[in-house]
Amino acid sequence: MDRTFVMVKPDGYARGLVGRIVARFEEKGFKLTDAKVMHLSREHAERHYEHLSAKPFFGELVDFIVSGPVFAMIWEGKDAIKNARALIGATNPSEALVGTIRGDYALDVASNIIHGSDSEESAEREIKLFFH
Ligand code: RTP
Repeated sequence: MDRTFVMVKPDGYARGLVGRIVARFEEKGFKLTDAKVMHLSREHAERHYEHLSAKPFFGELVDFIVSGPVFAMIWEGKDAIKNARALIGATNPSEALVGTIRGDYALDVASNIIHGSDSEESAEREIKLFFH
């Protein structure tokens, strides 16, 4: 069974969206196999986003992701990575379709409430980084 890593970011956690987000994944048919609330260190956040370290918004992104608790999850299901990203919606909430999580709950790309792995390699790397 395929699995993917999903994280409710500090804005989603602070807004009390964890329960609704978990419900959407369950309603879609995913199975939750592990989950925890964490407050990331800078080092952890920089490792998670190391592929974006050259981007002009990298510093802001790290500041944001360590600004409060996050909710890290492992979800299992058919084509987990692709199906989870479809449920999450486009990176920029302005482009995310209504009915997707970002389309329904977010306005701004810098605070788009949720992360989902974008490939098998990143899913395995992120699961290892957050759960081992
Ligand atoms: P994520 O990793 O969080 O699921 O997002 P993603 O794959 O959809 O997008 P990615 O390109 O990996 O970007 C990671 C996060 O960086 C923030 N971002 N800010 N200020 C900006 O222009 C900007 N662009 C991207 C977003 O929060 C994005 O989710």
